[in-house]
Amino acid sequence: MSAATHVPWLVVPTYNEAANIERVVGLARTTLAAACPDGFRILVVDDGSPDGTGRIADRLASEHPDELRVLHRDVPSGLGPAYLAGFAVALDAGASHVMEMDADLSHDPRDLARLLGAVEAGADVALGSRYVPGGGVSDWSLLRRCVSRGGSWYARRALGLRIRDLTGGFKCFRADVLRAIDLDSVRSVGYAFQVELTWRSIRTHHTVVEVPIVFKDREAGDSKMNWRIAREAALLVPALRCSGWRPPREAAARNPLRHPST
Ligand SMILES: Nc1nc2c(ncn2[C@@H]2O[C@H](COP(=O)(O)OP(=O)(O)O)[C@@H](O)[C@H]2O)c(=O)[nH]1
Ligand SMILES: [Mg+2]
Repeated sequence: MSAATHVPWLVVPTYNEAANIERVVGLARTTLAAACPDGFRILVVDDGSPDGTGRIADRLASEHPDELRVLHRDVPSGLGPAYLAGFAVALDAGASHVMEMDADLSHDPRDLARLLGAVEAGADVALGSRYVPGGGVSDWSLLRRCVSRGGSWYARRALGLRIRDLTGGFKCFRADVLRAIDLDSVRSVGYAFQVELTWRSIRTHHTVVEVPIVFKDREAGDSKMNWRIAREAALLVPALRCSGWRPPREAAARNPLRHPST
């Protein structure tokens, strides 16, 4: 597959999502089949889920070998490292776009078409956003709402960004954006990973747009969110601000500066 081919890849990290994975993959396949005339790939990145998610994904991949692949890793090492492993596979295969989505149906796979459409209409990155008009959250506890909204507010103010939903994980990147932001040096693991990727995209002067989505609490399985992950995100924000991170020279040369989004 060449980089010129228009084949988006959707990367879906899973840890103990046996109750959700088949429906998530089914809805994503239907949506992407309609939205991607040249084809698409879904890559499930499973970190050795004890509930057998990886085996279910393998069966689905054997039923749809042209559309679905599974990357098996040994132990759960967090969402960030799982995404980085998946991105590497997608970029190596010449993906035109790389999308992120949770596997618990909190993100509605039918919204993938709108995220992809926003990038095809000219954005470099589209973020599924709960905190722009038309977006929202259903079924979350008050505590969870406060942590999420407060986290995005804090990151936005501290980093001086205009993005309203910085911690969400429903995204579509033009593949070149991921090549420009030096993924090899990304170390963050949880929500911090989402903040860091958006921040790096903006630092490299890519256009980031927010697409309203309604986020639903998961109906099956358990959240892996914990206070360690929230703390990591809280500490990352000042670290990013102080780091003065710039893309490496060769990545910057491949991607001349474009419309600033800050
Ligand atoms: N591969 C992998 N996926 C993970 C890991 N931790 C969480 N996930 C997946 O990342 C997505 C978001 O996690 P979730 O627990 O729903 O976080 P929440 O939505 O913030 O509560 C889901 O698809 C999880 O299965 C991990 O360590 N490895
Ligand atoms: Mg979730």
